[in-house]
Amino acid sequence: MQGSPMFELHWYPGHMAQAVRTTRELMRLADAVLEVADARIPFTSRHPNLPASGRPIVRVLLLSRADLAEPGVTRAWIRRFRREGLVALAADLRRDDWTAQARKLLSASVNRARPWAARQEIRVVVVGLPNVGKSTAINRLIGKAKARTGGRPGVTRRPGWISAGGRLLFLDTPGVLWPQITRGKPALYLAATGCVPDEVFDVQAAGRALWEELAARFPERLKARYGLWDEAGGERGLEVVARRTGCLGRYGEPDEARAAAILLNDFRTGRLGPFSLERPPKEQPSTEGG
Ligand SMILES: Nc1nc2c(ncn2[C@@H]2O[C@H](COP(=O)(O)OP(=O)(O)OP(=O)(O)O)[C@@H](O)[C@H]2O)c(=O)[nH]1
Ligand SMILES: [Mg+2]
Repeated sequence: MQGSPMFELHWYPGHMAQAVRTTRELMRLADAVLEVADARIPFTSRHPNLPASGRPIVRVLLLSRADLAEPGVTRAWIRRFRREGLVALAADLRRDDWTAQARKLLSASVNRARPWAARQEIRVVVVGLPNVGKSTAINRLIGKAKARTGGRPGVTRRPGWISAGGRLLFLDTPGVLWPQITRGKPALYLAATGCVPDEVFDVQAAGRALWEELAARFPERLKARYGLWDEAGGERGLEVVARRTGCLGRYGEPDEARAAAILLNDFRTGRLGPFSLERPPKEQPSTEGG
């Protein structure tokens, strides 16, 4: 990210440590973990130290927001996870077309792991970053809107088991943040995808860094939405967004704070198109036309 200072997140380490401890406690009660991560950043949005000893016996990885990621890259991630022995699937969690497969994968995996209790109920704890889609997933899996969802992180606060009928029981959990990631691209990715609350970073700095990342990797997408810009003439970054979207101050100066919010929102809602910010190792980094 040349030009700008390194992008940073400002965590509250006490909260984070407590949340990780709580999640581990909940995992001890479960037969399976349904880990939700964001399909645009499958690497950074996974928890680095979830594997607890012994329990739970089964883990299924569910990549959310497949509608906002590049399908070919998402398929490559799924292949890679499966090669590593991890059961994985990706979906637009707001739809219903993935739930039958997810239920089957969960039941089959648990049955294989404990064939002696094949008819007992299966307790599935759903974990993942804030706002990644945990509650949405549960609502689809149980076919009702019992778990509260929302467009910002931190909507789910208290856990409770929800019966899905049949043998499956789900436990929604509040999103767990982890403080290992604080700077650079992974930090930017978490901010851009909305997987950390806007309060822990400077929105304008995130907008600037996101522009630089997208201008380097996907310039055509930016041009398609905001029009051509004249970098040689000194016009760049959020100034482009501000001018094209009419975010101007009293004296016609670009309002970069508003432009940053617009850029982030365009990115998060898919208005700039689908992006796979992270690709499985060994694949070439994405650049348009290259
Ligand atoms: N485009 C898209 N949006 C999704 C998807 N899954 C969830 N969302 C949206 O993302 C937002 C957050 O979803 P939630 O299910 O509340 O996320 P959560 O992980 O439970 O969030 P917390 O409880 O705050 O940790 C909601 O506005 C959902 O509609 C998806 O696959 N695609
Ligand atoms: Mg929730």
